[in-house]
Amino acid sequence: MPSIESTTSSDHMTRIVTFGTFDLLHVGHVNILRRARALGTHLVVGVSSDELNFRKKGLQPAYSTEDRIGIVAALRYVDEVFVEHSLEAKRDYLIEHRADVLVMGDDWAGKFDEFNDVCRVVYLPRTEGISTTEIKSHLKAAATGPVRRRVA
Ligand code: C2G
Repeated sequence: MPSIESTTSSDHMTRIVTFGTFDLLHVGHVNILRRARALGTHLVVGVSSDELNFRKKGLQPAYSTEDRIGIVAALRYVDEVFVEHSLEAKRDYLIEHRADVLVMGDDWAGKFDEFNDVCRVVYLPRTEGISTTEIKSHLKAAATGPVRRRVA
């Protein structure tokens, strides 16, 4: 049976919610999740489904929804994950997951201000110089570029 102290302290949890595709997980993703978690005591991550990503970007992620969920859930900063099926359901997700704070990268600055009536909305600066798109084009260039030979 939980003690009065533990019941009280769970009431004081600050629940952070964030969203993303998190395809080909990289340091920019890890940075935002670490900094999001540091704003509270419980981090919930909505991971976009393959179908939602296709609707958003016209692309299939390299990793499946199931794999992206598994990778994000394995990070030490992440307490809970769920599948984000629809951008339009964001308000419902925030209410369902009892968000105190919604965190997004500043590429989304201003886009989620309408949820300020449900929770605080915070945009954190993106990590410069890395993105899933850049990783994909780097891999493509490496695969089609000249063969690198080792100098003996
Ligand atoms: N991010 C970052 N720095 C980078 C790349 C990404 O801080 N160099 C952040 C983004 O700003 C976002 C999160 O990492 O907050 C996840 O990025 P994406 O996987 O690209 O997510 P996105 O496809 O933008 O999905 O409902 C909103 C969407 O699901 C967001």
